[in-house]
Amino acid sequence: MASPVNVTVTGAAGQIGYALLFRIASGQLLGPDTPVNLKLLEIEPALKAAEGTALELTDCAFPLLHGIEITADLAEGFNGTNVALLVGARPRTKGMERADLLEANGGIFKPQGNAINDHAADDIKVLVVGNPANTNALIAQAAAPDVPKERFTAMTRLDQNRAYAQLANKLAVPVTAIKKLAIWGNHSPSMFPNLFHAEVNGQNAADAVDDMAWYENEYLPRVGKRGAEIIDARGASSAASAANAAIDHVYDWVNGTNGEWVSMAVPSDGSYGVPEGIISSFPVTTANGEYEIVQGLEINEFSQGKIDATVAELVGERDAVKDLGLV
Ligand code: NAX
Repeated sequence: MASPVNVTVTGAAGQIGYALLFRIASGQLLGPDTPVNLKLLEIEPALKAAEGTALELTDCAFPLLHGIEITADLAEGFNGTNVALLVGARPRTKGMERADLLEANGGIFKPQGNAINDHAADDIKVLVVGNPANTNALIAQAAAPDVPKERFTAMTRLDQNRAYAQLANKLAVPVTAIKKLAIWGNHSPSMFPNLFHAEVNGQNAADAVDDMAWYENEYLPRVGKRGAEIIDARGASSAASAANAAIDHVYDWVNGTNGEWVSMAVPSDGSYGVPEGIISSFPVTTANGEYEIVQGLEINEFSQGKIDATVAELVGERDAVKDLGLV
């Protein structure tokens, strides 16, 4: 059996953490042959709750779980880590302006980026889940100049999974009939799930739907505002589905997609006119632990308008964190 992989989860005592840790420990993050050491990174007041989760993890007697560490110390939390799931973040509270939100998160993701830079393993892969995820990833990346930039990614896989499920429901097909349905842009209601390159049982998805009014006026807002719908119904934000998406994201990054497309928010290389450096969602394929943005797609006018709008939002966030001296 391979040697254990160190996986750090920040916000480990939160609700996504609770849904995530057991799945990691059971082997679903890295595969059934890879043992893991879990590092639970929390703030001091939540350490006791994290310890409670650790007791439960122990009680599962997971064969692949080789160790659990719990800490509020960044150096310890990221020491030797191979995969970092940055889940804990500062949520937007009532009346909070965007700049305040970004500044508060800068206070979390900048020191975490520094600690990753100084203490993580050379093959570190980072997934940022905590919102605003794309820009938090940018902040952490800027604070880790020795880590290759492409190792910092943010999560739009939950949006992709929602897009698959809603389309499958509309067309009364199983989700497995759908391929190449990717999210572009920001993890926010402005995101763009692109049906024009997606396929349903081999047919173009936009053609299969054949209803632009439904696409624009029902599907896009439904997927984009699904998080708010969940909060409204549950009285709490998505947790198990978010954890599931984090598992999907990292599993595919590590294990490869065999040519299938998945959505990852990754540093733009300038593809499709998305300004270089911002962390934006694209369709990607992965192999050998690396991802590549799918190239050569023709973007129609409708899609270009949607991509421009969501990318403009990301550029605005990037400029705001630049003004704050965070990137
Ligand atoms: P919770 O409030 O349940 O948990 C957050 C945890 O993070 C708490 O235990 C808190 O103590 C911890 N924390 C705060 N600051 C920390 C720090 N500096 N270091 C370590 N831990 C810290 O939130 P939860 O529902 O788990 O959501 C976590 C984040 O995921 C939020 O920012 C949320 O907005 C975001 N989400 C992102 C999604 C995505 O698709 N990218 C979807 C789901 C979710 O809304």
